[in-house]
Amino acid sequence: MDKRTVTPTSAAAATAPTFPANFLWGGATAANQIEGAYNEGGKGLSVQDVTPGGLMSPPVAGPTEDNLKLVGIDFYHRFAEDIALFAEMGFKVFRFSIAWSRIFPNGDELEPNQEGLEFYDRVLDELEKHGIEPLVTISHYETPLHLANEYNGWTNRKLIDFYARYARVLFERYGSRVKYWLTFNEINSLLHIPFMSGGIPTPAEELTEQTLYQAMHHELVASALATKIAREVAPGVQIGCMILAMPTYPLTPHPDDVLAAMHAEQGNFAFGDVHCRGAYPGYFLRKLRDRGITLDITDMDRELLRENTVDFVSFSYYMSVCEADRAKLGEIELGQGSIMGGIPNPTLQASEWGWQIDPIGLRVVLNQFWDRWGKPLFIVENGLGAKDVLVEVGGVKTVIDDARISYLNDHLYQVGEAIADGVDVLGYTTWGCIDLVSASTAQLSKRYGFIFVDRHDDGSGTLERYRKKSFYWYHDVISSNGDTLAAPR
Ligand code: BGP
Repeated sequence: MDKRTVTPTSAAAATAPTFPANFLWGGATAANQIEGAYNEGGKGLSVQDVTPGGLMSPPVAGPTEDNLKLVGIDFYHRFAEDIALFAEMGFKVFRFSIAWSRIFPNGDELEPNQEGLEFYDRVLDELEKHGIEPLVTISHYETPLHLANEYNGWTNRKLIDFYARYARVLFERYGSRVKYWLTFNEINSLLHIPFMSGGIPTPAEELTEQTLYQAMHHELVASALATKIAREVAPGVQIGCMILAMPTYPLTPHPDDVLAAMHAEQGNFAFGDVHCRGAYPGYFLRKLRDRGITLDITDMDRELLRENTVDFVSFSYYMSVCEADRAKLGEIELGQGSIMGGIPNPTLQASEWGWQIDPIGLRVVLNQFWDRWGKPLFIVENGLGAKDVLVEVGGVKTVIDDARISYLNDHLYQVGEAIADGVDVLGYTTWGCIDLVSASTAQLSKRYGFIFVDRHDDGSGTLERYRKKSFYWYHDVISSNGDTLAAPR
């Protein structure tokens, strides 16, 4: 028998990673999770104002007091203070979303709401004052409620025109001030959370795949149309798609499991393929055929997709999952946190909310996406949601969030590794750089921030802001351009 020694390889690099000098370090948020002021400044209701239970819970009839998003962290009134704190950390970039229903309260009006536009003028003024580059998400789980109720959300082709009108207003108003734009947050999540992601109120059991995939097509066309409009009215802007990235490993080396993992990954790749290559890939068309789905795709749609591919690819990354040939598995326990499904990885630890922690998965995704699309990449969400305790150290209130520091350190280290692999990475915005309301559970106790916000799940709290230990840690990472990152233990 041929006995060979296998030399173990290590994921750690021999030298510390180097980040490019113009790397965009920063943080990310979304309007519905921070702004509050849900009925101020002429804002209309959005799908978020009727989902006090978060992503997975069905909507209720109207805004209710238990909905923490109605007040959020009051960014609407405190944005200047918050942006000053971001500047203190040395942020180069700040990702936020524009609430569609602040600009078009119902979504189908012809003229925008000036007060809404003026609010974002002021946010941009503040960012400019501190030399922070804005990164704007046009639609982050914030479809106006009227479009959901009257049109059944993105199942209706008319949404393409409403969205295009909204996007045009934004590009005309802010195109000279905002370089980086994302069309839809986690566009692939539409297939998993139709109400939150696509404003589709039809209950899951009544929603057919045919309707759901048609809604997906409408969003993809709208994304391409917005890209076209941006290039016409605001030359110089950079348009990115935004994908929920979740590398999927085979649960075992059995080829059936490898194939199952490949299919799961293709389910997400398809969205980037359309955005970067301008057409549906063959494997996706086959999937539709196999399921008996026939999409209504016009010649104009095809042309829009083909001619208006994105400038860069952005994504969120929180965890990897495993997949296997389900027919061969008995009952399996699915990962708690993943809206995409997937099987928990037996080798990984999880956060308090069951999200498995896998820094190397981020390097894997960066390499995959770069190899596949050859477009610059932007990590626009990554972070640890955890329970924090406010303590007093030397008379100053803070949070000793060592677990968050080590999570972020280890992920950023892998970003550095990917850069050393030759991947073009534009920047990194930590999710929830200031504590905010969770999207999946609508809790405030699931905290991600460098800045603690004194507000709690029962709605109590002063809304005061406090710098956590990670605030100072991130400051040092940014000012050293990543040199202070430690090799993973
Ligand atoms: C992403 C969403 C964000 C954000 C993040 C963290 O899916 O784009 O809006 O909330 O997940 O999730 P959660 O808030 O559920 O912890």
